[in-house]
Amino acid sequence: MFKIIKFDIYRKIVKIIKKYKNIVIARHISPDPDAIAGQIGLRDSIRLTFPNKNVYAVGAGVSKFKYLGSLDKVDVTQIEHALLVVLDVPNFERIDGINGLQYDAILKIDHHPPLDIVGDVDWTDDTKSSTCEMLINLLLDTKLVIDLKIANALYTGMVFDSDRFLLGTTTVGTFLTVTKLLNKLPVDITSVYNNLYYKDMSELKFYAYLINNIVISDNKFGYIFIEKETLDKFGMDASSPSHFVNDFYYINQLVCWAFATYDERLQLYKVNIRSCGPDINEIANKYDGGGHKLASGCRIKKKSDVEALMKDLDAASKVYNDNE
Ligand SMILES: [Mn+2]
Repeated sequence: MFKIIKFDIYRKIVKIIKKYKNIVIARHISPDPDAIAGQIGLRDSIRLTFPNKNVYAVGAGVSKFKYLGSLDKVDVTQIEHALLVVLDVPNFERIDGINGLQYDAILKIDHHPPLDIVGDVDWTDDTKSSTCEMLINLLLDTKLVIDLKIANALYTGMVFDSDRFLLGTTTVGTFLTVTKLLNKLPVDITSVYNNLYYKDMSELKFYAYLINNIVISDNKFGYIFIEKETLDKFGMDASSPSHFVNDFYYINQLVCWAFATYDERLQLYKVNIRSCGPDINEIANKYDGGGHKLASGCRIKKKSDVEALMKDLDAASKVYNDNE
């Protein structure tokens, strides 16, 4: 039964890709390696499989993840009758870089709980560790081409989103995906990890600042506001704190934690939330954010709203502790 369903969705995905000449691949704002590797890997695969198609990976780039490949600088308002491929994001509000795009259909591949995006072809499975895990299986089991560069990128996304196969989203299927991929192509595991985990001392000094300044409530909820002056002092930018939020797992005093970083360019707070207890996804949704049950983010204009979010997270942590 499972195999038939899988085959059917793969068949539909290849069919809709075949049908469109112009294909725009998008993902969420504030992209992580799962989002960026997913769009670059799928773009390159479609280009190799169907050389006559125009395929673009859109959205703002992140210099830290440049090693995964380049995004396309393209004016999407000039593209007509496109297939919009949406990866790693469940809601329209959080799609990056498609304003003014005229698309005729949506192909969605995502591992977040479903929200308002419904694809004409829709493969949404929130039991998967990463969008890249889904894409690796798609590429290995269809005629879509996969080469070593694509494999390295997609493997990076899978390692990142599962936090090195450590998060609860890691399944037998995740390891089977690794086995299948490594049987087919010699993924350079060492360089994947080097790219993801090498740090500068300046970053570690900033990490020390976070450790020293996070405020932890009686309910094991930790939070910190990171203003522009702090970012400047440590030579960080507004997306830097998000690279440290996963380093707060395995601390006895925390069941949930949030970083609120002021982004001067966007004039809002970027909030990164993680949990090893209470579900945070719905709380993030309440503030127009989103993500997973235990890993979410929001962008919030008013500091008072960020403070209200922190209160909600603290209350959810209390409920969680009381029930433990
Ligand atoms: Mn993801």
